[in-house]
Amino acid sequence: DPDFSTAPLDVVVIGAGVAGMYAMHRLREQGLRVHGFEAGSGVGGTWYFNRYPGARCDVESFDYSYSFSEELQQDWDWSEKYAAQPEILSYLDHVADRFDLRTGFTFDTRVLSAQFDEGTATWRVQTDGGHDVTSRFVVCATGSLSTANVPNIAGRETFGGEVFHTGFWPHEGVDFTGKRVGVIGTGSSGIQSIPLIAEQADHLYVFQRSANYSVPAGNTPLDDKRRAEIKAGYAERRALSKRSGGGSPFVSDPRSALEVSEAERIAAYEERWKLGGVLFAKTFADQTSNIEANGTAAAFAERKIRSEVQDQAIADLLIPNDHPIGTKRIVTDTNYYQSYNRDNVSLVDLKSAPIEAIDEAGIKTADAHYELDALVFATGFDAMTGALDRIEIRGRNGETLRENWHAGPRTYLGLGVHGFPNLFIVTGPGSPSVLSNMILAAEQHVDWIAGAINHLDSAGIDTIEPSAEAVDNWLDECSRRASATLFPSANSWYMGANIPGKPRIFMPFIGGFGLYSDICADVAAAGYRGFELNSAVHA
Ligand code: NA7
Repeated sequence: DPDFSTAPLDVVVIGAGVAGMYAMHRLREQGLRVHGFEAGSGVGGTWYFNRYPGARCDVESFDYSYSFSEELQQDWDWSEKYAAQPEILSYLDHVADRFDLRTGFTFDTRVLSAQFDEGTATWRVQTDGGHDVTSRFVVCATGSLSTANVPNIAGRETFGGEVFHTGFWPHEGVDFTGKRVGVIGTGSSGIQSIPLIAEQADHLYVFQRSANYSVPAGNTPLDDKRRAEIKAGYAERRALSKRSGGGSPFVSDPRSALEVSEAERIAAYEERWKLGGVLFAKTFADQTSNIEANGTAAAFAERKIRSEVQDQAIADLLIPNDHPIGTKRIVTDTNYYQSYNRDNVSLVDLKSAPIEAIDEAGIKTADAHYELDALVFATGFDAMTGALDRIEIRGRNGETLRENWHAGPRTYLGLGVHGFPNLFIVTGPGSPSVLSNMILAAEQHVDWIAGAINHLDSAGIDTIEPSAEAVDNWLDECSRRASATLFPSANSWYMGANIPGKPRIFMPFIGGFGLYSDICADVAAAGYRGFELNSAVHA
């Protein structure tokens, strides 16, 4: 660790995932004294912890990678269209080495609290490793999907077999050979891991509460020729991504799904289905805003599911019936539906018979008991607010962030909170990041934060904090945009609906990454409109 006792640090960065790593690089380059704390033993965040079998990104590897260094993006060779977790982690390890980022972080250390002191306009940050440091700014790069959700099922602790959560998978891997395995949850993590667990396990029981839509990745290896083509066009690919809604270089057909002929519509869906994954949700412009348009995409997906699954009674259960397609993130899978054609896989429908308890031998539902040797929670995360909620963050007047957000998260641009000067959030609620390419979003947020700090320093200003009015207006803007779509009708983690008791608010900004970036740039150009800038301390 550096000597924290002298002058205050300029910036404390919380988290060494994709966003924290870039924050370390960018802010250091600006000449700031930066230090970071990371709970894991290495860099990578999501990609450090989510080591479950089949873990893979649903954004193409060439797009889901840093754009800040031309040399980096030209040097690195991705082996597949959609990279799997080990390759993404080795990429992030490479970035950490290449830009000497590890020296800026203390690992195996969790930040417990951060308190703002108005007298000195500094933050006091304390960790579970006994650190007690003072810093002018705090950058929370704590992740949107980093706090595991383990449902509070009766008898959970009594289970006698092995227990796992996909988000905290053992580094040495797990061997399910010869075992009876239960997977609870059929979101991305469940759907990606089920086909591989099924290949190993003696028998796999999938406990499904709600079915999700999944589109095959259509993953392919990349050869030198393809890599060279993409690298030659990288500048244009990045420019398109940065202007786009989702942070990747693909655009929707601007027409309504309802104004084209049936044949044209099917051809468009077929093409997107082949492209693979999450982009299917954006084939036509009105697909997630018009329920009838949405229905045409859902009907197409339903036919695909039926054609893959032999037993149509199982297909019935696998076809979602509780949300418009795309209003929960569409999963990108490899061989998911085919898994149900195996003799050793059973789908347990929790809608008809919910889980009542876990006991020493397995899971008891309303109508059966399943004996298990291993239990996998693929039950997701306390998304977007969970990681921040778990840190005791106190702003002006001793108010905690938890109190400020008791009715749902309140930010301006997802970047700042009224009452919490000099605290920046990366990819937080109110930003579009979870609906877009996280790496490009993290770069955009961090660049904006670096620009803001630079502005303060060159103007001799001590603090920056959004006004109460700017926060109210941004919340209105986010909610107005969300209610023009079908998204709020789904019980998704975007809505906080997966955590009992969590306020139901559509948390992301849904106007798209390109538009959001323009708004942020515009706010900065207008002298940080909506932010209060103060120089009281040294005046
Ligand atoms: P998700 O998408 O939140 O999925 C969690 C799954 O776990 C989902 O099927 C839930 O069913 C299920 N779940 C949660 N709690 C329970 C209980 N108590 N009983 C039964 N089933 C339960 O998390 P993932 O990790 O798969 O993916 C998160 C994101 O990571 C994903 O969107 C991508 O962006 C990457 P439910 O739907 O709530 O009925």
